[in-house]
Amino acid sequence: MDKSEFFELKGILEGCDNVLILTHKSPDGDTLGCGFALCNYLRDLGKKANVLNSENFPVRYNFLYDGYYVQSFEPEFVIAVDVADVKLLGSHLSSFMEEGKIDLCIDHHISNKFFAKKTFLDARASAAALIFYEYFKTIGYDFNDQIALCLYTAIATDTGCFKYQNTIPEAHMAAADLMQYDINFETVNRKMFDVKSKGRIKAEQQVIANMEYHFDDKCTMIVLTQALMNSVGAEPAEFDGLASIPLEIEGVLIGITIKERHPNVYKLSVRTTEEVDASAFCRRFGGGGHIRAAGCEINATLEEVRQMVLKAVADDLGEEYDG
Ligand SMILES: [Mn+2]
Repeated sequence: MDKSEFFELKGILEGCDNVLILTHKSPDGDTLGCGFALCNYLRDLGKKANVLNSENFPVRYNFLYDGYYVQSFEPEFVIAVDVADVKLLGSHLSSFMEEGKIDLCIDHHISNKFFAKKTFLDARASAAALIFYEYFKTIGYDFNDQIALCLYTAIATDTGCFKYQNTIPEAHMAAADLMQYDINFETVNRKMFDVKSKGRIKAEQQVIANMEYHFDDKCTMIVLTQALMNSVGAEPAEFDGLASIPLEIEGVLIGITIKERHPNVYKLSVRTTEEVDASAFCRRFGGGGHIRAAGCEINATLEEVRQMVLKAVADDLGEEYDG
C-alpha cells in the first residue's frame, strides 16, 4: 500500500465512531492482534469500539486482550480485520454476512472476496498486522506497548516465527522495531510456539498414529472425525493448527488435514512445500488462502471427500490415481 492509501485509511478511521471490529472464526494471533491493536487505537482517538469473534477469545491469546473491556454503544461502523471472506466470520457473526453490512476490510489474503464496501488489501504483507504497523508508522501515530505486543504477536504467528515463505524483509524490520517496546517477546514466542497443553500432546499423538501416506509418501493425510476427537480427551481447540505436522515428515510435498465439522461437512487444511500451490489446490473446492497454506470446506461423505482430495492431489503431483 502506498502513502496516499494509508492517508485515505486515516481519514476513514478518524471519521468513524461506534465501531465493531470483526475477527475471523478459529481466531489466530493475526486476526486478534489486529483486532485489539485497532480497538486500542480507536479508543485512544476517543472513539467507542469493540472486538467481536464468533467464539470466546481463546485463553491462549489472553495477553492480547489484557485490560480490554466491552463498551456499550449503538454500532455505526463495521471493520473486518484479517478476514478474506464473510463465510470466515462464523455462525455467531452471520448477521454480518449479508451484502453491505461491512464498511471496511483490512486484509492480506490474496483470496479476499472484496465483500466490504471498502477494502485495503496488501497480499504481500506477511500478516494483516504488518499493514497496521506500516499504517501507524506512515501517519506518525505513537502507539503504546500493548499495541506493539499485539502487532508483534500477529506478525510472529502468521510467519511461523519468521520461518514461512511469506516472511518478507519488512516483517523482520517491523519485529526489530517492535522489540524496542516493553513486550516480552521471549514469553510470547514460547507461549505461541513451544508450550503445549497435555490435551494438545494427546491430540498430536492421535494425529501421528493415524497419519495416512499416499503417492510414495509425497502426500500425507490426517482425518479427524468427531468420534476420534471426542475419544482423545482434549478440548476442540486443541485440535486446531495440527495441519503443519504432515510437512514435518521428510519428502512430503503436500499435507492435508480433513476435519469433520458436522456430519458430511469437512474442513480441509492444506500445507505444501515449494512444488504445490495450496491456494490453487483449495480453489477447486471453493476455498483459498496462501500459496503454502490454504483451506476449504467440502460437503460430502468422508469417503467422497477422500476420493475428491486424492484425485486432486494426483493431478497436482502428476501421479496416476484410479480411486
Ligand atoms: Mn493473517
